[in-house]
Amino acid sequence: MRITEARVVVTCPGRNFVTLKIVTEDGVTGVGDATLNGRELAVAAYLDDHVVPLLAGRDASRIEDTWQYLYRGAYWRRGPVTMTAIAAVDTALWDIKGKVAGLPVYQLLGGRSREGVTVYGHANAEDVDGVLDEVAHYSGLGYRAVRVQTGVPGLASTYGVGGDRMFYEPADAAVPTENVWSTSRYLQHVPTVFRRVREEFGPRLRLLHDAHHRLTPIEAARLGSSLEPYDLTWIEDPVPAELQSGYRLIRQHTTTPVAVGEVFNSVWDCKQLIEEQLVDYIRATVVHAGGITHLRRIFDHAALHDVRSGSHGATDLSPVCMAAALQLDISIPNFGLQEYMRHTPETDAVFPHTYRYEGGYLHPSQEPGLGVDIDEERAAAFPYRPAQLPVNRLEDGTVHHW
Ligand code: CS2
Ligand code: MG
Repeated sequence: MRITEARVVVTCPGRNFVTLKIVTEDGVTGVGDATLNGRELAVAAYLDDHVVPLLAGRDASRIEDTWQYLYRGAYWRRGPVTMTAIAAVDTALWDIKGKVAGLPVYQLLGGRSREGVTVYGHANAEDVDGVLDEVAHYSGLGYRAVRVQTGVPGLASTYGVGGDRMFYEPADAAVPTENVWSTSRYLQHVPTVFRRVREEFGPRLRLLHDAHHRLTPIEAARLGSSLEPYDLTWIEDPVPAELQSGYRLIRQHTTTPVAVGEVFNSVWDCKQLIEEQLVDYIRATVVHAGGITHLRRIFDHAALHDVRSGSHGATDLSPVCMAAALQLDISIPNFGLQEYMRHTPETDAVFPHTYRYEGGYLHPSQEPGLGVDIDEERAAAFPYRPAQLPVNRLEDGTVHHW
């Protein structure tokens, strides 16, 4: 089955998304998410200029060969732009493979290993009372796991606290918004929040927290230790992901589980963390870690070391990515949790899909392929809008991790 066309669609139904659509000679099409928040046009150009010209005439059924051709053949390897572009091609080819086989992709990955994909919602608010309302809201929707983020007294803004109850979008300006950060204020505040949440909701609800790369190893060790009484499912991105040795120090001081990986793009980014048991969950995603083919390799490597998945699922990953992620989530043996930040109705209209939420689970589409598409006519109505992620500074003006 030859590829006859591949086209990159950039659209902005409230936020920017990049999608690759591949068309075959039989008219079967497949889609892949290629969205990299704040760097969308870099991936679109990589695809348009360096990948799409290579696809016409290739056999769409040769997914692994195409992956290797685009990865090894490029010489310049890894990194978010390259691996997001490869991910889009890979995801679209799996979509086509499923459609040709007449099966949802998870049936080609070994079939169902669980009844549903447990997801976690985002309870975030400026203050603790607001957070308690949000946790109650998500509990009321049936969520079994909730991530808790709050404002920090004395700071005008912080990661993870958005202006909208249901939708959080950090890429908010063409020139990065500047935030001010204080680790000491944050470390003093966070334990008080989780104490209140546990007092209000008891021990059963799974609680998570995202430190968003901002701490040093000893600060992360202190946070993990201070949160042990509240039995978190994980602290996410406690230190910058490239500081892999830092995770050893964290492990020496706390039993609070650690999750990392949404910024990882290959198994080589997390091999040491997995093999040395320095993390408990690996959060790499279909769209940023080379697609279904490579993410499955990461999860298989993790499974050898009893590390579980916990894939990123923020609003800047499109419904195409979520549809693909669920095909892996339902089938891998070492599934942990799937992040689920709902997209807006505008986005859902551009990306019609048949995965569905019910009682704390997401259920993958049962249609052949991934069960998602892009409505290109609707997409054309939303032109790209420059938007970048914020820049974070300490109170003395030093640039810090955002
Ligand atoms: C966050 C994301 O969802 C998460 O865990 O880390 O909101 C992240 O900040 C954005 O996806 C970056 O684009
Ligand atoms: Mg995160």
